[in-house]
Amino acid sequence: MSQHLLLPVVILVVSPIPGAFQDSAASPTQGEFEDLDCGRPEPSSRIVGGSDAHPGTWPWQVSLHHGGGHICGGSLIAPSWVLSAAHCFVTNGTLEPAEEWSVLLGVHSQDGPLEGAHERAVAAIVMPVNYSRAELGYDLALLRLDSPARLGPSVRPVCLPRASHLFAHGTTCWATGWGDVQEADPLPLPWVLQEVELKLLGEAACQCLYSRPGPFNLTFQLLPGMLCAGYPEGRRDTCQGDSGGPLVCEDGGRWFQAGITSFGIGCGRRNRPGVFTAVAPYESWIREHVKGSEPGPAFPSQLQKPQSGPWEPGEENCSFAQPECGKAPRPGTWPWEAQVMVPGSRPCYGALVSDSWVLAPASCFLDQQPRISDSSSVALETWRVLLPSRREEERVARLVPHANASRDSASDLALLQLRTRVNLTAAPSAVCLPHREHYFLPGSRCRLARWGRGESAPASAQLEAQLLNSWWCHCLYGRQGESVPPPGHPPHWLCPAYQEEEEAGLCWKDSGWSLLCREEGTWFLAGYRTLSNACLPPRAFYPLQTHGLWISHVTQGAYLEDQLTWDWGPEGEETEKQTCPPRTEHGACGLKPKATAAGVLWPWLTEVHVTGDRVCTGILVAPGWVLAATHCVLRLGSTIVPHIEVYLGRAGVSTLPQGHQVTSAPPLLCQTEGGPWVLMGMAVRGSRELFAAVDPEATWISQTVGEAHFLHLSGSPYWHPEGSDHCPQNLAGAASSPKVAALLLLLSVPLIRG
Ligand code: 4AZ
Repeated sequence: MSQHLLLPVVILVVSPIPGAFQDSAASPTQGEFEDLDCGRPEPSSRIVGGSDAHPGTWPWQVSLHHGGGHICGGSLIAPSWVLSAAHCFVTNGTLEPAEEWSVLLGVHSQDGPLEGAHERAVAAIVMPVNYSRAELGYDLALLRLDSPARLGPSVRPVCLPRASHLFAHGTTCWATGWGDVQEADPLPLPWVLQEVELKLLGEAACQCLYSRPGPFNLTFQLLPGMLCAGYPEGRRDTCQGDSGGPLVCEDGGRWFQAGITSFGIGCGRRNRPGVFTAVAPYESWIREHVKGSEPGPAFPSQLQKPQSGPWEPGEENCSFAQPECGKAPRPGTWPWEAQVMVPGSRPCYGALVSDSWVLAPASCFLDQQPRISDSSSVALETWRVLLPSRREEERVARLVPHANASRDSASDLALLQLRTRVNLTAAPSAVCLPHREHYFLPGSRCRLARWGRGESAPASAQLEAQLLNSWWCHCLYGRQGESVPPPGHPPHWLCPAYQEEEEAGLCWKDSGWSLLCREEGTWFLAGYRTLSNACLPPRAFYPLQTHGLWISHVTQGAYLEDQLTWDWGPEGEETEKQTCPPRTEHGACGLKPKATAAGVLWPWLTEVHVTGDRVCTGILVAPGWVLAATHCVLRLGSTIVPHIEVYLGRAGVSTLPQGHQVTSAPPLLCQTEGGPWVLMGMAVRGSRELFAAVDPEATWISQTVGEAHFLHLSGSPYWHPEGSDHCPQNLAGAASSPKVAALLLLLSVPLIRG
């Protein structure tokens, strides 16, 4: 039961259960309300994806103010009554007192003097007793004005539908309001009332769209008394601040209010139409509460539900809209790859994020102009953008650097607007961008793409990677003791683990990479990193999702996409593990510093030379046995053991022959307090910092190698708690920690102990 029941202000009356409503025969006769003309604007002439309304088009639209600003919309239904949404008036379960609200009537632009507009105080707010949260229905409220509105060309009531009123699905209706023009992107000045045309969706179609899991596995059960309007492909919608406002449909020359803007998942998202409170089912509830007001609201004659037609449930087919972005014919062929050509410098690689905007590192252009924030002074006329499959080069209209852009910062981003919109086809096409709360599943398949200005850009980057679990990523690149952002919050970093790093031979100096991750066949621009001056690709990327708002605000049309599935099962990422283990200056596990000039000889380290020129580290675990990472020895997908030679007693100090290099990271060794060293982990493929625990493989090792020494580490913690040689105590038990993939090599010439 809702808390607002405790509040004294309102008259609360049990509403009938929507869906089991009286038909018009049980309603009061229409005659008593016929006097008031309704739903007819003077003939004359946020909403997401809408446009400025002409003054006087929607004369019933009102603005509800609280604390000095617009909060919600509403509709005038009678001189002394406004219809709105219940959720506008309830904060943390508490109803805001009626006297704190005011109603603005006849407003068009909310900036400056409100010509022709007038204001009324609210005498009472009436809500259904069953209201608790918008998602549970009953999201409507009646406001009684302290004195009747002055009706005129810009202030007129809307017509209300009777319970039996028919709003066929597919009908185009209009929603209006001063709400956000995109998620978290307020309507800009001069705050002109927005209108948007929306199609009514049938119950089955809407339920079908909302039954498909989105972020956080969010599905939603459409309830009786709700209706949906919008488009499967999204883009046109109501948004925050439009709530309480009307959804109106024309019928026989009059406008009837079909719905009250209530809620939705985000705004303008694909397969997430807006949800409205259906007005028709509340006919008797409304009549009951406005009883005695003269004149009351009008429920004029209207179409009645026929025997059959496009109103029956189940008749519509449920067609999900597919993403309009992120489709690549094959990895490496990126149809959104844009080359920005600035005279006198190498091309800068970025990504097409909509039909007229390219996202690229701001550092590409920082050297063009010391202060690129003043983009008007940049000679953009000479700049060109080359897009895949387009012979013509695009011209640049505008450069918008991120406010905090600087080289090697997490905000090293700039948006470039093309002079003309490009027709998005197979190529060029746009990449999808993640919403702020987007959750890239650990193990997601990712690839790198060129980003920024490279010295010698390889034609295409085929480097495959899999995303690491965010705990590992954060703890490797975050700070000691820092807590890990919970899923649903943007991560600080995204870490790919590369599959074939040693073979990719990628070296793109002085530049960066973008990280593209695929979900259900759709590619997202997940992260980016400029200034990797080393040859190696970056291990941690800045997540793009923290910039979604800036990008959508500037571009007004970038493809921000939901992730469609989230397998949040018990095997999923742990939520309890929220902090990182302590670390020391020597790294996670007290590793000895790198070899000095003379070399540090670790007596158990071996060089494993595999056919040709591959060399990796092996570890001697018993006189005849060397443990090595599987990927070091076996080619991907092959089980044929190549020719292998193992060199003992020289790892780290020998000079390898030309062209040879050690391709795997050394194992993770920890020293027990003043005592022997223990092999704790093997580097996971492609990583120099991430280790898979050896402990779970102890049985396999001891069964294979009779003489391997296992140190019985009794008690816990077995590492000095405050010492400098900390190991993460839960290395082996870490959620989704990588599995060891190791091989034991039996040496053909038994080792003579030295
Ligand atoms: C809101 O927060 C809201 N896209 C209103 C409408 C919609 C989403 C949010 C529908 O008031």
